[in-house]
Amino acid sequence: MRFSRYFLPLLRDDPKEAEITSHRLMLRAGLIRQASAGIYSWLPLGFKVLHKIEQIVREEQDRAGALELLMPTIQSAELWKESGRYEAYGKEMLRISDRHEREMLYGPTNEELITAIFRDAVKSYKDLPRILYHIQWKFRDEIRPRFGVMRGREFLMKDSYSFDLTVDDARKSYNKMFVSYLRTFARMGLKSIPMVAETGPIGGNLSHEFIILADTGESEVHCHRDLIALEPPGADIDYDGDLSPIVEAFTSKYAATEEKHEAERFLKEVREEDRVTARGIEVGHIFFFGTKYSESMGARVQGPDGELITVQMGSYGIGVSRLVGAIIEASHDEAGIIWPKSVAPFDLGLINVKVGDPATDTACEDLYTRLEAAGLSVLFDDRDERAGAKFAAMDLIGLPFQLVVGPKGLASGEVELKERATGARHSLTFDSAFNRLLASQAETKRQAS
Ligand code: 5CA
Repeated sequence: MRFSRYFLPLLRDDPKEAEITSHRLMLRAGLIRQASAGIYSWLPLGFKVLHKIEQIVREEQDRAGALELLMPTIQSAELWKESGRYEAYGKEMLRISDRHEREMLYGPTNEELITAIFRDAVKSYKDLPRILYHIQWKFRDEIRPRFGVMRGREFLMKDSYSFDLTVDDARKSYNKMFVSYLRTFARMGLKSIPMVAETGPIGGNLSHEFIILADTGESEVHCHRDLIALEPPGADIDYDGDLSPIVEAFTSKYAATEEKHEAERFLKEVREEDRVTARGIEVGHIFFFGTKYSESMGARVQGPDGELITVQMGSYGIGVSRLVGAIIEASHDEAGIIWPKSVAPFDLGLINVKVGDPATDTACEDLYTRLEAAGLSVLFDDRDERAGAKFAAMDLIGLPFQLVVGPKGLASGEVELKERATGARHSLTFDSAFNRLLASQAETKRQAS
């Protein structure tokens, strides 16, 4: 992509409305614009990142055996009356009536709709277990939308729903999602810690929030230091095998969100030097709630002996749009965003420091064509701007590499490759710069599989 033809409105100054780094940088780097309170438009650069995150979530859900479908954003109030949540959900639900005065709503979550789909389609225990998911926009009329996409009113969520015959089986489904979440967030360069959590309006009594530690997190969390050092399982994990030892490793030490924190237990169970009390961002939340919806909505299947069995359910959410902000909170510096390679909107920026100089222009065009042909995505800054402004823009938008091409280097057949994360710069021949970029791309792909 040529910068001169792109739509990338950068802001020089910090926007007043942004209270935290990620919100400030998302506005400055031209990722989003506010449409109204808590509702955002995703500009081309931000939309690319959102897609990349969504794709990682999708791949890890599929790997765990979950099946993707798509439910609508607008739902009928009827279903919510069946479960009893229509009144209970309160003002957070956006209620709409259509031209026939039928009560509708913009879905804040989908337990009711998926339970209805399941109940109408599945009649036998032989069709269990199943985990179904979709990635769809939600609306919650949050009392205090803030921090940009971190607490929006309209936001993109991945929500999965599991259906099982027995509590034991349901626990296996829960474990699958638990493990897939560890992998999902790790692939985005995030260290997530599962913590015992409150269930709120979703319900149930077994629940974990997946928390990223960050100073700007909305809630205070407490955990054992060892949990931060644990590594998630590799891509070869067998989801049909016994996952309980992994879940056990991540849950046997103290970790709780503010609402579930037991100060006395924390002091007793965790040595002082191992106690971590920090701010956290909730990027995922999983729930086991048994028959809460299947009972009230009549989701039953015929068991092996012909008897009717009410299915056991769980639901599992990931804040896909929130993750864009969370990743920036975890990975930035004074100059701007530092995207982990797996979610970066382009693999690299190519900077022509002297537009109009024939040798530099030719070298840039040549490199641009070769890099793109090799499958690397390039943002080519071909604008006739000061070099300083171009460097600042590239630092701000945070692509993993910058390839800087100017007359001085070219005189000795070299270009400069800067790594955004470390700031390290190397003068290299065209070929070795090229090879390094390809090697990095291969490494990112390897980590994904
Ligand atoms: N039905 C369940 C699981 S599918 C559910 O709705 N869970 S939730 O309420 O915890 O939301 C799931 C995830 O969505 C949260 O972990 C969080 O990452 C994200 N999320 C929730 N509210 C918002 C919001 N207002 N803005 C951005 N992301 C949000």
